[in-house]
Amino acid sequence: MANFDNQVSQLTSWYSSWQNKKTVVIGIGKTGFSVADTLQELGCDVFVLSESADPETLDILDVIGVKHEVSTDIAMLVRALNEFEPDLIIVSPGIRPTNAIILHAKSLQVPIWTDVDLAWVLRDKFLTNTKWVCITGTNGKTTTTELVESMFLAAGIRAAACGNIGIPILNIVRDPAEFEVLIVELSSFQLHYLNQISPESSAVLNIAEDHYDWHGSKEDYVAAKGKIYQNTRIACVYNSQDSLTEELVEKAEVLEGARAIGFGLNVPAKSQIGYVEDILVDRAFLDDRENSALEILSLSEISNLGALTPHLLSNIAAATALARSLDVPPSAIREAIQSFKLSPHRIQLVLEKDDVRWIDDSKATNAHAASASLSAFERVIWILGGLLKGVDISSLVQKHGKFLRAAIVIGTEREEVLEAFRTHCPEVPIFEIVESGSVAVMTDAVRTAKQLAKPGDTVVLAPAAASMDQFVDYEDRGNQFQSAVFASYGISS
Ligand code: UMA
Repeated sequence: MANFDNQVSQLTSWYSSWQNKKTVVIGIGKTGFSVADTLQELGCDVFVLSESADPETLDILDVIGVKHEVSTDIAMLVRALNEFEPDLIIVSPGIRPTNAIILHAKSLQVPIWTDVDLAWVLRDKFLTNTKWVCITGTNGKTTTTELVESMFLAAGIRAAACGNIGIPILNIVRDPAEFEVLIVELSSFQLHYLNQISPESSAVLNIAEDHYDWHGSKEDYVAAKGKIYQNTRIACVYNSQDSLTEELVEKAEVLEGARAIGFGLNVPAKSQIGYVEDILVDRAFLDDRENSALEILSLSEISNLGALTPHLLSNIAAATALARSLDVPPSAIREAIQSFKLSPHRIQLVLEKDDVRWIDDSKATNAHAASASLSAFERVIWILGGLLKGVDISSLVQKHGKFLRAAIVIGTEREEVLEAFRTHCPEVPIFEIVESGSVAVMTDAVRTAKQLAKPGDTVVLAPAAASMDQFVDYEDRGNQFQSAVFASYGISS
């Protein structure tokens, strides 16, 4: 194994000598499968270890000849890892650092990579100069990633969004479409395990409480986010209204010449992108940035995006900063924003009927995202709750509780939610949805909201919590909400 450490440092390209390298892949979800498939194609000796797996995935592994051990008996997985004597381990992002397999993997003194590290090494499969733009943040990652992708595409550049957005990065690196720019959404989990990449530009959109239970502490979560700036070549993009993101840029080791670029809703200072009244302007990527600014577009020219909430405008400014850092012209940025469609379940207007608005923000899986959503509306009936992920919900309830017409509580971890209301706003009517065999949770929640709603009210599904206690995922939760809303008005969805 000691010998292989040297060899691992020689694995710098798709065209390096990968034959027969003993590699373990931990976890066999989307990431693990893309890694196993790639390593198998490269001729490695691949062994997958996982606590669970889809039967179809295991069938495919059998077909392509990848060995696997799937068991809930972690001690057995640890033994299997030990006996295989791997030279390189690639870990899936969802696996906690405290998992016994990870702890054992660390004790083996074997390099532990993420799929993103592997993709970085293999990025020369088709092109030698593919550019990487990396995006993280507690909220808005996916929207910003999609916006940046559409800006490059509008400029006629072959770009692809990938990573935490749901498309494993190795699938893009191996795609014969030969992408020139990868827009990589990175979660704090991926960043925690990440070793070294060197993106052209990188951004932390914002930092708020999320996933502290996974990381162990706020400090570890913030530190993971900050890793995105390491070795950045052109622009470290930070939120000029979130000083923590700027501090992370200041601490980062970046390449000579890389600039710190701010974005926000404020009037931009030099080297920032921001808004002058309703005009999005660039004061970062123009020669005379000392004295002038480049106009990108006026918000009055946008009608395709629905509610222009503050956090959406912030995402637009961040995406513009990233695209401008790689010379995307203002005309392409304008075209991309004007034709952009927000993905479902992100402050999506589902229906407006009888002067009641129904908003699906099922993607608001943490307090910060839910706060953005609640700030955008008045007279809200709030549907919330689920798995809190160790996040303290009380400050969110304290901030918004007094503006609520009512709160409808779903989810299994509800005691903390109820306690927060009792403490901070006992006057707000609370309705608990108790799971019963006959009526689906969301149907019951929507029925309750409809009975309460008066003209001028907005019913907002912004759970501030993960969904897996009562739904498959946030999409399923949002879809069930939308179906229930339509059904409650007798509209077929
Ligand atoms: N597994 C174990 N032990 C564990 C946890 C998982 O063996 O303790 C196994 C599971 O049995 C399964 C596999 O690992 O076989 C799942 O791996 P994973 O949880 O890393 O999930 P993937 O399917 O590989 O999807 C991951 C991201 N999921 C997580 O980080 C939890 C996806 O982000 C991402 O789209 C995908 O890689 C491609 O890059 C999803 C997500 O929820 C959308 N992300 C979180 C977020 O955005 O908040 C971080």
